[in-house]
Amino acid sequence: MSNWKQLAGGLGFVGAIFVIDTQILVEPTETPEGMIWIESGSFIMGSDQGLPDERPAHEVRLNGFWIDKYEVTNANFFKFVAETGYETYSEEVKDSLVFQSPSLTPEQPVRPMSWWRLVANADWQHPEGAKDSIERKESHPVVHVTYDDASAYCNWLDKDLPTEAQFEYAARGGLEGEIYSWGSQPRHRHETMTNHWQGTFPYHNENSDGYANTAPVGSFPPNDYGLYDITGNVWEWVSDWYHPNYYSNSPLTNPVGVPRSESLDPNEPTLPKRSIRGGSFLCSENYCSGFRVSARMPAEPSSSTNHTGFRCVANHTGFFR
Ligand SMILES: [Ca+2]
Ligand SMILES: [Ca+2]
Repeated sequence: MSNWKQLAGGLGFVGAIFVIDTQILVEPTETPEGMIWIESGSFIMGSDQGLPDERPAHEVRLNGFWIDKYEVTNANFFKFVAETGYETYSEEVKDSLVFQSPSLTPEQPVRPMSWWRLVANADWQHPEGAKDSIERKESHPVVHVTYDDASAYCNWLDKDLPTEAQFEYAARGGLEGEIYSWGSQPRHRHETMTNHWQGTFPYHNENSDGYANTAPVGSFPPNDYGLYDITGNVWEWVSDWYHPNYYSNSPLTNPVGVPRSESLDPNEPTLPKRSIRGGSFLCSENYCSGFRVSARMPAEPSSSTNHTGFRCVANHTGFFR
């Protein structure tokens, strides 16, 4: 115990350390800028009422961790690039995927995923392509980032991408067994709860929440943990490799996903994929409903789009930049 007290003193801002049933519980007292402490605990992950890859609902126990209050913004990412000279994958290959509503009517068949265009020179500084910019979008979430781009940003700050379990635990905000980050009532149908797509995707966005594309982070109400846009606005990379049946045999404590070699997207079985969570401004009730807290989506890690970003976690109580 005395050694732990010494260590705590050395860290500067660790307030108290308790040893209970051989578990060491660290209670931090200094909050790193822009982050929120999520207490260790257990929760029910997944949903038996959701899509097949969300089943079965099962108990998960997690250590405490810090998580960003907001999605990483263009201003945040600009600072990273200015300090490190980092070049994103889409800047290197000079293209990225941009959503375009198909010029069809709801009566006509639409090919799945045909709403994505590979646009030359689309990247995080040019979200819609060469003629677009992030001027006056400093507080919008950064987009057109691959898994490696997102991970590089977090690592620069001595942080990590959240695990899928950390993301869902944080998104639920302490509520148990609910559908959305605010509870199970479909309040988003008549209140501006989260930036998503109103109307029939991919044809018609009624845009009643005021944002047909990304919104400045923090434009919608936070969940009970004080996290903004933890559902909606942009999908967020998490660190797990995706497998649709992972929940059937995932470990009880601190699950981290399957190994890369076991990742499986039944629609593209030869491509290992990471998970993305939380849904985006393109998620509607008739299509993916990705803003449900249990919703999961596979994504090829070197893909980048104008509706996927990220936030970071810190799994340590050491010093922060
Ligand atoms: Ca919207
Ligand atoms: Ca989000």
